[in-house]
Amino acid sequence: MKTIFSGIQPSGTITLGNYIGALKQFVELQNEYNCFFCIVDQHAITVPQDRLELRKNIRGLAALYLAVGIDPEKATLFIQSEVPAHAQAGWMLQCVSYIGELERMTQFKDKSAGKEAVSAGLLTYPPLMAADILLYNTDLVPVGEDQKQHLELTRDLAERFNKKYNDIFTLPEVSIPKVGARIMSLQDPTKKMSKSDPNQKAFISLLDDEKQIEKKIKSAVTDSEGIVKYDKENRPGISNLLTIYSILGGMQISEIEAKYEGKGYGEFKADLANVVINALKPIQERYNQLLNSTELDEILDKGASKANQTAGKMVKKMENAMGLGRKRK
Ligand code: ATP
Ligand code: LTN
Repeated sequence: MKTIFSGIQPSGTITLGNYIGALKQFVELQNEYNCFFCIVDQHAITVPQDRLELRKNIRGLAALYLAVGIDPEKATLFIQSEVPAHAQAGWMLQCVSYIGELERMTQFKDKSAGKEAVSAGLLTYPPLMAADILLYNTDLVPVGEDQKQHLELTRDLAERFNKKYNDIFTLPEVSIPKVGARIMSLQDPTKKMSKSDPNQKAFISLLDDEKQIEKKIKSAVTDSEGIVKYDKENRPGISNLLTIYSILGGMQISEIEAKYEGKGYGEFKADLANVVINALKPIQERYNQLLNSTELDEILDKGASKANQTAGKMVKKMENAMGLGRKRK
């Protein structure tokens, strides 16, 4: 059976973008692959976090993974900082990364732009991500489009390590959904929807209530044409809303266009709000049951222990390949 690894940062409550671009795929893939799904809290601290918020977000994200349908009997769900191999392997991979290639990463450029104090961790984020993936002999990494560049770097680092030291890493392939790989901000449809956007109106979180969802969709930026038609280049706002409608409502974009022919954005947006509310309702119910349960802790303990076993072995292989410590079997 082939292996999948993917991670989400507990940097806020996950959005429709994370759900459509990443999580929804995870649920479909867990039946065919050996899956490791990770809450990458060490990645989250590359930008400032409030400690209590972070703790809350870690637990909340774990509950959301399960609430959307990740089955702990099929997939391994765990928290990155509870598996020390990630930081260990991350360090070794930093030592095979070049500063220049890290500085060229779009995510680094975006997140550091205009900031006075940029952590070194933000720059060395990609070798830690490469470590996450390579520790598990991962074949496939399902992510949204924004992570494609990090995946290319991961492959470069794996190849470099394999050539220079020992051929121990599997080269992972990226898997990006055909539709919904880049859900856009509701306030600026030229920017991706992001859970750490300071403008709350820019994203819908999986835990938003009915009123919030209605309000956010109503105020979503579109255009003055008032025609419900997909045109990503020229009318990114309405096209983004159509994508969300199509995926969550289970309809083709052409069917939705036909349904709203001759009707304005008002009716379309009101219906879209209902589509989103209905899609999120069962997820929110299950989330509330899970959040404070002991079941959640048991799942995470078991996940960490399983991940530790697999990842620990790879760290030893890496150390042996690089000549660290004393030779061990
Ligand atoms: P942050 O705002 O803290 O940078 P984020 O919302 O961009 O976080 P991540 O935790 O970095 O989300 O990403 C988790 C997964 O969701 C990744 O696979 C990523 O590619 C995917 N993803 C993030 N934003 C979107 C989006 N707008 N559309 C589709 N997929 C997305
Ligand atoms: N960099 C990713 C989150 C992430 C990840 C990973 C995704 C960290 N480690 C390993 C896939 C595999 C992000 O910012 N979305």
